[in-house]
Amino acid sequence: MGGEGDAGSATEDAAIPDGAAPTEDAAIVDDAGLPWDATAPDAGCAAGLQDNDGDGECLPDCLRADGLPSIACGNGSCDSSSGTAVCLCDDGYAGTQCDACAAGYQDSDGDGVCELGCGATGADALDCGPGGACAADASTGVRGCVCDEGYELGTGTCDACARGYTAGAGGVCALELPHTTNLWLWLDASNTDTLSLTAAGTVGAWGDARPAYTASREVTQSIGSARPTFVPRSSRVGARPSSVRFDGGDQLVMANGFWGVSTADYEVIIALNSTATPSGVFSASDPSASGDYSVMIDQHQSSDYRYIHRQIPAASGGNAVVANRSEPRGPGWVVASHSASATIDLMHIIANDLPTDVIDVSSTEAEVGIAQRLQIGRTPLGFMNGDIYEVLVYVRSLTVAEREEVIDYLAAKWRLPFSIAP
Ligand SMILES: [Ca+2]
Ligand SMILES: [Ca+2]
Repeated sequence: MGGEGDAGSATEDAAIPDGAAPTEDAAIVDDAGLPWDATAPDAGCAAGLQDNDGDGECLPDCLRADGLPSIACGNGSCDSSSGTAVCLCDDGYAGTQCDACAAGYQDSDGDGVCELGCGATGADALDCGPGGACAADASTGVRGCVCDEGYELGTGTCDACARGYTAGAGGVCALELPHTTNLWLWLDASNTDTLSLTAAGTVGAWGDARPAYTASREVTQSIGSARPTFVPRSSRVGARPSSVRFDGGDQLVMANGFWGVSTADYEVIIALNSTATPSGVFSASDPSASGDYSVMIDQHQSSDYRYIHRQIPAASGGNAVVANRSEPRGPGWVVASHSASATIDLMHIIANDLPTDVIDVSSTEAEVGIAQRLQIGRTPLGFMNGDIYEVLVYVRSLTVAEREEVIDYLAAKWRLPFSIAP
């Protein structure tokens, strides 16, 4: 047979002028030209076996004799060209049966589908910038950037400052502090330097947090059982900073000689979490005549935030504005503003961004004009139920833009609803 093959090739090659070379070439062409590797490798192997590497040893092929796969290659395909049937895995998968995630991939949601993970390197790496870190979401199975407090996604990474924060030195996002011009009192439950705590963790005194701190400007409680409780920040992710918690029973903090609502224009802004109504939040009264309140801020049975202002002495009457009809209880903020120095005198209340209430009080209003007894956690309505986070009292009216900046600060810091310009 070989001789015939040689002769046939020689015959074809005989067309080549060189008489000697074709004979040698004929033998080479013959060997190389035999379709042995392509058609005969399994000639000596039983069905379902192969000898693709031509070493004479027959090993299982990808398909068994019965036509079924010899190995399951979940996220890949079988290949026996090397002489051994193995799984070639799709991108992202690994393991002898392609049932594991390859390096740099993850299956955080356990659905068997591997996605790029946070350990991926090179072009597959996920850069989350200076204010965040990569994390694989356990519910979606997809990795993403989780931004630190104060940061949000900018150009694909956590390189932008979140609302209420501004970029300082080195691009570090810092909370934008509220205006301090005409800020008369600033109580901040996250500023533990301003809190005098008892061994039991109750608040004996809560001092002014303004930069020019004056120890005399503070609210106190001398009766042990009437002291609210300091609640430190929990370790829970996304937890609010610490708070001063009132039990709705008899707890309040107070100060005599309070002048913060005694001018023509003042503005009280409170971040709080009212957990039950009614809740008496803030009041100022005539210390010489019990019951003569000039200012009350509270949350009604109906959950509305109410703000009452009246000239003292007067045990009743005055003007009232109410915001947020049927506002759900919960974390939020309330602004009570009194502006009597303008042509039109206004009382104004806004709470949690819901419809604001403004009334013209030009015909009835006058400033209080005397030193007051300030009570935080109590009004004639009752005692505060829940947390007070922060109280800012300005002895002027803020502009809409200024007010929004203060609310942005409070909302960002205490994770409260943001404002919409009223
Ligand atoms: Ca073989
Ligand atoms: Ca997955």
